[in-house]
Amino acid sequence: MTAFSELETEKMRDRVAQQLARSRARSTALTDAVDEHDLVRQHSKLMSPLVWDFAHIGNQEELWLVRDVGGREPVREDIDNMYDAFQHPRADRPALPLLSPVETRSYVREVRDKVMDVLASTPLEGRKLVENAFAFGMIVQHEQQHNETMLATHQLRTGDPVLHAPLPPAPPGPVINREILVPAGPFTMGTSVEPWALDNERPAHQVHVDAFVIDKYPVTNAMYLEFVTSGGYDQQQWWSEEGWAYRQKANLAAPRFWVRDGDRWLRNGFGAVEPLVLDEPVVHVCFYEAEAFAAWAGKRLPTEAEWEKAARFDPDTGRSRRYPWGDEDPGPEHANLGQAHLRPARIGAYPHGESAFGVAQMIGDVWEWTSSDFHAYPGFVAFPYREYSEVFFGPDYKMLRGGSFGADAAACRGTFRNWDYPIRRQIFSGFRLARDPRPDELR
Ligand code: AVJ
Ligand code: FE
Repeated sequence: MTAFSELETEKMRDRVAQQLARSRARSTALTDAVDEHDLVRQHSKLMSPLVWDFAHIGNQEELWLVRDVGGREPVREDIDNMYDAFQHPRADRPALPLLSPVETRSYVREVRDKVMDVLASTPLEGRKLVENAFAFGMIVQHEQQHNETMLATHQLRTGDPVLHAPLPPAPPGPVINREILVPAGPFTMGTSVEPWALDNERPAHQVHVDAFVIDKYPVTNAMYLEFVTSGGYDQQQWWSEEGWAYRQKANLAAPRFWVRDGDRWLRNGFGAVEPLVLDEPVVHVCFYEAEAFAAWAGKRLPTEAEWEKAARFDPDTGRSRRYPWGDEDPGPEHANLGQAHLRPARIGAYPHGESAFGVAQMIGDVWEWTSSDFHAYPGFVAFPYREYSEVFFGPDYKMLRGGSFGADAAACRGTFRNWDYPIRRQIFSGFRLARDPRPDELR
């Protein structure tokens, strides 16, 4: 090994250590914010108890970094089954003999101590799993993804607010939502070079995308409120067959966490009830609501390929960028990420985060529903385990892109793919409109 690569390896270890510390600080803040009772109880059938998420975070870290990468003795082999997400649906988890909050905190600390030792002593080469510290990056992303899930559990929790954060930045000037034409042509979708990209983002491949038109900003509360007040939830013509069936069954009338107050709507954000902020992206809608709104507006949702092309393609160079604004990692001037703020930012708040086409706020704020199902890219190889992506491929899930205010930068990039059932709306999900171009726009 040369002195140079020795130095590079040390830098990589430092970066991993920093990311592990950041994700753990967030898990700790999310679990220290509530009392023991709130940690063990189920705030919604859709979610695990917070203490399950925390111990599951530690257990995955133990499986991959202590046992597999480190080749060390197990810490708590006896709890593997209890914290295997495939063994127990979320609704059943509170009934398991879970580690108590005290036991959970000591378990995750013991695992982390061993992991720091493994990190210091493991060569970061020779095995695909450790190349570029991938396994460590995967575990950082896993913890951050569960942190976002835990944040959604906090949103479902009843009681006085316990989480606090400053408001997101305000738009620096007047804001006009406009439509942007993305011309037809091929672009590179996915990645083969992003070191911590997960299996479903790989490999990079050329995709031809027909010309399409996409909104500069996500759909706002103001736009969505018009759909609500004009009777959109009672007009079957805007809804798909499955969408209407679900609207009827669940008696949907407005986004989750909107609260009717006489003839106006308020929203509950982490226990604080307040008037809707009209120029904020709408959040907590399911795929079917997004689809119905788009039909009512005379438009449609973008496909996943359209979304990624609008976000990443630079028509001047023909390259796809890592992020809409370029190749630099996200900073606070680019995007509303990482629970820095507890809400989406008003449209126009991130002019420095725009894509080459001028499409704004694609990263952060709200996950954006696309019209696409979860499919493997051509050349997909499950790595390092089939249960991350492959077992979910098929028509049951819809793709979400771009991350929310609750997604951390470590688990969000231009290629990052998220998925959920089309009925889910406890997640931080919104959407953006697209449409086919008119003939006169293509001349
Ligand atoms: C990619 C967000 C759909 O939370 O179910 C967490 C991420 N995978 N533990 C999920 C995940 C395993 C996953 N999503
Ligand atoms: Fe998990």
